[in-house]
Amino acid sequence: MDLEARKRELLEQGCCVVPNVLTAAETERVRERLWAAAETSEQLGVPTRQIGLDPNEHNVRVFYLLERDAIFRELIQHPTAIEFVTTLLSPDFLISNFTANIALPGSKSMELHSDQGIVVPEPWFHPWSINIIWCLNDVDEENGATRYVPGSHRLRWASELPPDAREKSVPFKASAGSFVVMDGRLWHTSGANVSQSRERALLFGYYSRSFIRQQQNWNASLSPETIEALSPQLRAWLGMEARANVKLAQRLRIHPVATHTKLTS
Ligand SMILES: O=C(O)CCC(=O)C(=O)O
Repeated sequence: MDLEARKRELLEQGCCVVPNVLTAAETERVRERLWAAAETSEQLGVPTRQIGLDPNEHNVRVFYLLERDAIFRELIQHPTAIEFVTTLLSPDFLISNFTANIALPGSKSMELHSDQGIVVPEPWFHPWSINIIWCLNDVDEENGATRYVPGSHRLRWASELPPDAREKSVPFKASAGSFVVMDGRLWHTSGANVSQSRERALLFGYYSRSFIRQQQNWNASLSPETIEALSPQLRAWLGMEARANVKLAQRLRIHPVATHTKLTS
């Protein structure tokens, strides 16, 4: 597969599909673990349905994936995914969130939105966030593929969105084992699953530039056992190192500790 062509597509169109990243067996394994994670969430009292995002109870939302299973900790740092993340954001990124939305038959479309708009106020001049959307089933219009408004990653203000944006939206089409890459500025929504019996399970790995507050406070949401098991790289990508937003201070050659000492002495 020509990854370079997909990267150009991402930069120009705001999205692209990367097929065959996982084998059929790997995809099925992740899908099984996802349903197990949904069950664990319910047992722990973390609701998975009707949490205020979707119009009815036919969407299953699974949060805290990184806490639930090592398989999700592997996926979030998959080398091909990271290649696309760094293409759009540069290596200066953090993992913001990792969640799932399983749209079952009967599910309906949510509000149109951009994910960058949720974490950064307008105007949006640059791509500062990105979604890697793992497809655990074949996904198309019938089973509720995510719908996006073509070209909307170039909008800087919400007021520039055309009144008929929803009608202009088009569905992704991707086979199980692929991921869809979506610029955080692209306006999108879940599709309605109008199939008789087809599940649509998607995982949303959300990454943002390091100066943006993440959607999850990983220090608070991961258990001590999970934190202990993190590699130094994953710990850094989760923003869990002691040092945080000190790049400017470094560039100005102001050592944060020295500054603190001066201010308090
Ligand atoms: O499930 C989908 O297709 C889209 C979900 C989404 O955009 C969201 O949860 O913010």
